[in-house]
Amino acid sequence: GFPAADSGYHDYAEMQAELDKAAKAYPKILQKLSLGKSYEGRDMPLIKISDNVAKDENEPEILYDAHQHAREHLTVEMALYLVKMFTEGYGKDSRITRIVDTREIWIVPDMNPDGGEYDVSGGKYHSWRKNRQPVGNGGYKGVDLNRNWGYKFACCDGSSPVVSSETYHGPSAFFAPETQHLRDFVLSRRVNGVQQIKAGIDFHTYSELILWPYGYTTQTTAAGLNGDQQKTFATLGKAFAKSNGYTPEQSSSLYITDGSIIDWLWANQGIWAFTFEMYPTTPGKGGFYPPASVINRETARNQDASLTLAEYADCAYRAIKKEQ
Ligand code: 0X9
Ligand code: CA
Ligand code: CA
Ligand code: ZN
Repeated sequence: GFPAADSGYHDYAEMQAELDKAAKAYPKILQKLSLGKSYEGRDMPLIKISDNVAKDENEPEILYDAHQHAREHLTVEMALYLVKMFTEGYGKDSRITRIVDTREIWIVPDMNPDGGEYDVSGGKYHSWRKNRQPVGNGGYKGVDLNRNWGYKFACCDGSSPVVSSETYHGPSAFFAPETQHLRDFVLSRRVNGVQQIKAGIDFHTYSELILWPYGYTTQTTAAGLNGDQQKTFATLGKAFAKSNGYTPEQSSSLYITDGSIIDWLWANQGIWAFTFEMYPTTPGKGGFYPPASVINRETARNQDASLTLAEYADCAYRAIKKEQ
């Protein structure tokens, strides 16, 4: 588990316990489901939150996922914060109540349970990023899940073909069971050819950034991303930045990434998908391992942006006052 000083963070078992508690306390609006199993066999929880939660209603769906990268533990806390916010706020806060009543919210709190557990094994940090799947013939482990998605996979030097690299993209797109499972879930949300999930946030740390597609090219528009769409991403991204103080930019302004989740969610499924890089801005403020004392502040910081995205899920083009 976590080092004693950081026991305020949830390890895998503590996260599961927290989610089970929420499912028990709020059965009318929260369901705990499963996305499938990680490489090492850990269950990957999938949370659904909505009114009439057991029914698939005709409501815009939103996807929040966290922890593709093992050492980015603050993102699991972000997902747990969203669970708490939507459940405890329901019936009390009018904005949250309206969203739960008119949306179907999907939360994947832990995309990389094997890497996350490995990263805190022995009560110390290991600076681990990838999953824990064997790769190549040299006894190496780990695919970078955020380079393993199937749009422009390994296209553009935004990932590595070397098995020992931190950004190893894997031998093929969706080689990792963890990316396969989320892909299959997203594809399962296509009903009569219409993707039900309209928008999403993929949580990472750190740098305090709001990023939008594409990551594989520095061009602002490209195949599948026209000027209005680019403008919509940028307008929403800047609106989120007003509430959380992060820096909004196209994801390739950080550096080129190919095979990232948001490029696939957008290009393949038309989902308005953002990557949030959470606290801190610099390594000096804790880097991937900020103290547990910042969890409350730094997760609450994204409440407004998370709600705003959910509100726009019926028609993101509204952000630029365009009908469709
Ligand atoms: O490199 C990444 O995967 C992300 N940064 S991190 O430090 N958390 O590893 C940035 C991903 C940017 N997203 C896209 N380019 N699509
Ligand atoms: Ca509903
Ligand atoms: Ca639905
Ligand atoms: Zn990351």
